[in-house]
Amino acid sequence: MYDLIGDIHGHATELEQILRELGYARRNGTYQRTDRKVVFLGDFIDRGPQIRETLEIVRPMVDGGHALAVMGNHEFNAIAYATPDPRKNGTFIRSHSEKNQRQHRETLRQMVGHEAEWRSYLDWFRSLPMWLDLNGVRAVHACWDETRMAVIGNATGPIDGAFLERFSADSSYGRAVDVILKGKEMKLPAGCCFLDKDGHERTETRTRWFEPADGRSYREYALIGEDRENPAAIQGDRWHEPVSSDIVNDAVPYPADQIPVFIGHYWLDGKTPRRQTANVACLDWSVAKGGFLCGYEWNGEATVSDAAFRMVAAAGSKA
Ligand SMILES: [Mn+2]
Repeated sequence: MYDLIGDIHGHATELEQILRELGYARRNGTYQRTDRKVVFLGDFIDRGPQIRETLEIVRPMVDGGHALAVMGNHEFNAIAYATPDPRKNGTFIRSHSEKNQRQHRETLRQMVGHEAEWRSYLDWFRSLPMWLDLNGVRAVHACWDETRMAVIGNATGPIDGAFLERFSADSSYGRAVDVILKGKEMKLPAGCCFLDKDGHERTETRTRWFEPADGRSYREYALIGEDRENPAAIQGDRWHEPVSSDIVNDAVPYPADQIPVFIGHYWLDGKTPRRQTANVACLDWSVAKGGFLCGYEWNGEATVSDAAFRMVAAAGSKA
């Protein structure tokens, strides 16, 4: 059986706490249980204060057979950021734009003086699968979309030069990787926007990809955190309109008769972590923004139970 753990983002203190609460103990330097394994949903790095410490916990668990892990968009970005683009001298597969530097800054800062160690983590990230289809349960960082999985073909990279070349040169392949690791977004009708956690106006929003889009309004099909569900954060008067046909056509909802899938990625907020549907559960409850590090104790059930969520409030938060 598996214990699933959502986005950690360098919050090693909370990670150790949730592992202990899930019954894992450190033996020979590695957290483990004889009867269960952890499944990490990706996004170990960036943002938080203890990125090296987080990797020092996660990698030995995976390498020692005590955990499995999928790739997060932050790990994929880190690989692409560090890989020179063979098509253009002096550039990288992921550009070193100011925005991208800012997103990756904490990791690079904490790895100063540990460059060989960081290179070895990048090599390890290359080996992480894009998704896991286990006995009775599935894990992917952002979106389980079998159409896109078929384009990628093989969940287990490795994310080497050939993979990255195809990622950047073949748009359907690149788009497939983006959907799996970052989910789907939809453009809002003209005049509509919402304010994100930093107060920035967004005219695109993440979707509830696991549900059918047909007949849904923009408001119903958007995946927006609860603290932004106040009238001031949702602006414009066309949110009630049905979503456009390209959104409907691109939707691959997660079938109700399939085994449960666990995802991270979405920065959800709210006082009480809970499932999205009977067989889809997001375990990213924003530990890096004062929320929770979230886990799920899975015991073979086909229907996700809110009672099986486990969470640890971010250190120093009032949550
Ligand atoms: Mn994340």
